[in-house]
Amino acid sequence: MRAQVGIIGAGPAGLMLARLLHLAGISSIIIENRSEEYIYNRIRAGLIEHWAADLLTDVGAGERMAREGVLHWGNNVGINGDLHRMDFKALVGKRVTIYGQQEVVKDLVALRRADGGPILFEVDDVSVHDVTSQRPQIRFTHQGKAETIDCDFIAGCDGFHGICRPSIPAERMRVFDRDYPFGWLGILAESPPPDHELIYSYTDRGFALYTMRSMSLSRLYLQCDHDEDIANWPDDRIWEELHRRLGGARKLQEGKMLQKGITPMRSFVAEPMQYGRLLLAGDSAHIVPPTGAKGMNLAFADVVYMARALEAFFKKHSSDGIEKYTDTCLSRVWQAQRFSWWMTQIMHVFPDETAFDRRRQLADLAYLTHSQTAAKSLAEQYVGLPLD
Ligand code: RFL
Ligand code: PHB
Repeated sequence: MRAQVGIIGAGPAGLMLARLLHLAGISSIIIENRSEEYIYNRIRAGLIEHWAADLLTDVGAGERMAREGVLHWGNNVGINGDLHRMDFKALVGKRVTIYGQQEVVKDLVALRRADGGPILFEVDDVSVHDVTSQRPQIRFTHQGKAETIDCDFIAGCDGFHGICRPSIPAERMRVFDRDYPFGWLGILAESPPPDHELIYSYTDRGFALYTMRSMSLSRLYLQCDHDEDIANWPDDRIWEELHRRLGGARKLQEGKMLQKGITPMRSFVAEPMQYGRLLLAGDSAHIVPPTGAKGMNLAFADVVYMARALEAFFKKHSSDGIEKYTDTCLSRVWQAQRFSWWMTQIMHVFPDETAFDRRRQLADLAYLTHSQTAAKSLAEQYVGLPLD
């Protein structure tokens, strides 16, 4: 097999990259180790930044999102049950879109098929070779047969547990990371969300987030121990805790739980994001805790920069964009890292925190909810910094 770009991973990064390359007239092959059904049912992100929703529309993947997605021009910060609305429209004139990541993935796969571009699911034993040469290769097995993709570049869009990042020699790589002493227990429930916008709720019992997929489908998260066993959380305990952390300001209706799971919280950045002809994008290079809702949006930003760099390479024979790829991506990534860390540390109860830390968090939250300047700073980052 031969393509200009071999793309490993059919998540938001790999699929968006394939579409951008197609629009630029650059050929690609996508390989994915999971099944098509699996990636359509993997419930993850739900919040799309202003510019990223515009990007989906501009590349032709926004039709269903325009019908089924919900625009949010604000959100709510709860402080022990007191809700304060952040009015993004008044503060920064922008919104976010609530639309599930797996729906984005379905729309992008449909577009890939309409483009006639190859996408192979359920591949195994993926490895990358000769990435410092001009003819890198991807080897894998598909339907029991050994296959090779000869390409000019390899896009490592294979997520945090993929094989691309570990293929870069350890001595060339620097890792920056932080683990948090808690996780999020997330559920999807057939119940109307307690408010038409999101509620980020700080409480003495721990953090909770009330988000949604539609006005009849809630996505609800509770801060829990980092090594929590889901077996300790029967449905009624989850509902009781969700009621308590919402306080009295809104009513939460219970409904059938369709899914529940625990997500660890981690901040992680790998540097560089380029090694020879191997370029990393999205979760394969960086992870943010979900508090700031930045992961999928960062994956889209990386591949916009990658597609620009590859277009300049193939059309203008310029390697500038490739050489600057790491720096271009990481300046945005570090902004998102800082924001996600800040949101995480003001909103959660830390097991080793002191009374001083608690008062400091409350002061931070009071400043945020009473100062226009502080609210504007949050809004600007939450809706997403514009792409350069
Ligand atoms: P993905 O989505 O992990 O896709 C990587 C793909 O590569 C495949 N793969 C391989 N394929 C071939 N060969 C191999 N050896 C392979 N190894 C892996 C995988 O099967 C997969 O299909 O990475 P990508 O594309 O970089 O996208 C990143 C996003 O998925 C992620 O950042 C977000 O989900 C994070 N996130 C959120 N992001 C937002 O922007 N807004 C949110 O509201 C938001 N909420 C969340 C989140 C993540 C969460 N969890 C579960 C981690 C909420 C949660 C709870
Ligand atoms: C979600 O809808 O799943 C979601 C929204 C905002 C976040 C995290 C997750 O900060």
